[in-house]
Amino acid sequence: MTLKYYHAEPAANSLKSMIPLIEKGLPYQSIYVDLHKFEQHADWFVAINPEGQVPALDHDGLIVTHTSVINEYLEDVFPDMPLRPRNPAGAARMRHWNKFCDEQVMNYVSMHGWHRMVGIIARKLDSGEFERLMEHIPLPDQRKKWRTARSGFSEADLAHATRRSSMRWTGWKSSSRRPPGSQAMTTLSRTSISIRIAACRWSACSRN
Ligand SMILES: N[C@@H](CCC(=O)N[C@@H](CS)C(=O)NCC(=O)O)C(=O)O
Repeated sequence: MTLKYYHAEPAANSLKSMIPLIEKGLPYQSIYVDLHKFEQHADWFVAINPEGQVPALDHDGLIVTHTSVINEYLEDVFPDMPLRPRNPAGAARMRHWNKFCDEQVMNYVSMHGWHRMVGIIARKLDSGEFERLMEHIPLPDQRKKWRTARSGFSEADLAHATRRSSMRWTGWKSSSRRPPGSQAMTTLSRTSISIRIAACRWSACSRN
């Protein structure tokens, strides 16, 4: 059995699926994809993940992408060290956290990342080089994000992102909103929580 994990710095998305790999004690080959060198858009990597994004998991030749999908896959294939609650209610709560994180927090937190970091990389390129890079980005939405990062996000967009990334999680009522007990405190939901904490930090930073 071979597991290869293609990832960038273990910060946001790359960290999210590295945690279950480590917590489950799975031996995996770490393959670093250098986002500063645009390796995520290079032909060799797009052949692995046609969306040109990290992370990606290769399990004996089967490619799995998108962190929440990778984490569920690892749980299904390697259940010996369980990280997902076994009871349906706990599993639903875990999935709700992940959905919230993927659709709300990550989108808005990442706008600050694109503004502060990707924008700097994008502006260092001359326009010819930048256009050549654009041609290699497979997803139209990502191409648009690169263009916006180069020109700079508007103050209104950043303020909106700040509000959304720090908004209260209201999806679960009463007792479910209490901090999860140790049983349900799985790696998957812990990851979501830490990403949410990161979101709040971002929002605090951008207010200063
Ligand atoms: N929904 C994806 C998001 C992946 C993602 O946004 N990856 C970022 C790094 S954190 C990336 O590859 N960015 C480079 C680019 O889009 O050019 C997941 O959960 O894996």
